[in-house]
Amino acid sequence: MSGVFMILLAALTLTGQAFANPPYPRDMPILTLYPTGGGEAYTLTLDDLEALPARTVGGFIPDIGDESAEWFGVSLSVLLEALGEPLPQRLTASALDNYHEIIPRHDIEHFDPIIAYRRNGEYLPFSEHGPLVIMYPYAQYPALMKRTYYSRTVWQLSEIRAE
Ligand SMILES: Nc1nc2c(c(=O)[nH]1)N[C@H]1C(S)=C(S)[C@@H](COP(=O)(O)O)O[C@H]1N2
Ligand SMILES: [Mo]
Repeated sequence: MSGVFMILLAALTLTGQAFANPPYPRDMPILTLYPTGGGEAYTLTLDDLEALPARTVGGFIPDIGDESAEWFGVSLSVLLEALGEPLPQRLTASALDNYHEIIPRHDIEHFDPIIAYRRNGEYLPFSEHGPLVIMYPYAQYPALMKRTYYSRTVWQLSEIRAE
């Protein structure tokens, strides 16, 4: 391999994230958010979510044999604030398989879970629990390692209802 080629390869590997395309359209509505008090719902695309500041948390999807990974996305509090919505008492997070779970305000204040759209740099196809997963910062807070939070780790997230 020539030196120039190897440098090019290294550069591509380093910036690989910038080249990766999501396995679904960027302008496809992937999340509906119903605000507190029954106002009009927000319909959000990947582009909408990526326009907001994001952070990385170390975590995993429990009980599926998922290894700990770096999950990247927008935190629930940042999203609500960006939409001009107050912090609700609780959120109901619903998934494409109709699974739903309540996320109390306390979690948002203390752990600030994220709506993750990348796992180890890769966008998540529907077949890999994507496109969106509510991820708790398990690596940062060992106290999260219990069923209560496992069940709030909603994968294939599609709707959030603020109450
Ligand atoms: N969409 C969706 N998210 C979900 C679930 C589910 O059934 N559907 N189960 C929850 C529970 S109880 C756990 S422990 C983990 C792993 O769920 P699983 O074992 O049903 O795959 O994801 C959570 N998030
Ligand atoms: Mo569970």
